[in-house]
Amino acid sequence: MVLNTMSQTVVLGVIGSDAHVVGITILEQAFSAAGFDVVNLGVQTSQEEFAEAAVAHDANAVLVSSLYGHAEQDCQGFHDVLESRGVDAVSYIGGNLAVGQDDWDRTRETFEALGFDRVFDSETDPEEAIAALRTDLDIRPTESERPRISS
Ligand code: B12
Repeated sequence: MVLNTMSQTVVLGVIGSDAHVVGITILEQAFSAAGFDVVNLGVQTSQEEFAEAAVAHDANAVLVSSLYGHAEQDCQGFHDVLESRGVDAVSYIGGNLAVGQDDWDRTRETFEALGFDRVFDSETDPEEAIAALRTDLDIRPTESERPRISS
């Protein structure tokens, strides 16, 4: 089924005790500008708060941010919590996911093993995540969103 961006809801937040707010503010603006309905849960969001919001808003995607180096601990059991609430959404995580982040392949594998569909580092351009989500949700641009080619 091909979906329209306008009907897609993204739940976004910073997990755990992390208080870094700038990244998700930029992501909120970028996803909103791309036509998604964005529910920004803000900083210091618990696993349960993500799950509750995903259920309440019937989210198509859950986007988790973490900057302070404790993402792996904060995300233990996260997908079990989502599943127990019946959340069936694409899940991404991004930010500074490990202390130092010196072995990115290992970091990515760690978070994929925790259940995330995609893992993004702190150099990620929001447009990259938007393009990935459009692909994962099988969203095609509407007539008005398509670039116009002038003759
Ligand atoms: C500003 C800042 C702070 C401010 C935060 C103010 C605020 N309310 O936001 C203050 C001073 C409070 C702070 C505190 C701390 N900080 Co600080 N902080 C920074 C700093 C300098 C900039 C972060 C920032 O705003 N970047 C700008 C935004 C636009 O970029 P971003 O956050 O990376 O987000 C982008 C990408 O990461 C990506 N992204 C992020 N999340 C997601 C999610 C998805 C799904 C996707 C697709 C993409 C994505 O897209 C975003 C937009 O482009 C960074 C260093 C740095 N240069 O990154 C350290 C840094 C993040 N902090 C760090 C640390 C250690 C701390 C503290 C633990 C320090 C301490 N001992 O107290 C505390 C933690 C407090 C807490 N409870 O969170 C470390 C983390 C180390 C690690 N992970 O390995 C860093 C990397 C500094 C360092 N080099 O050591 N910090």
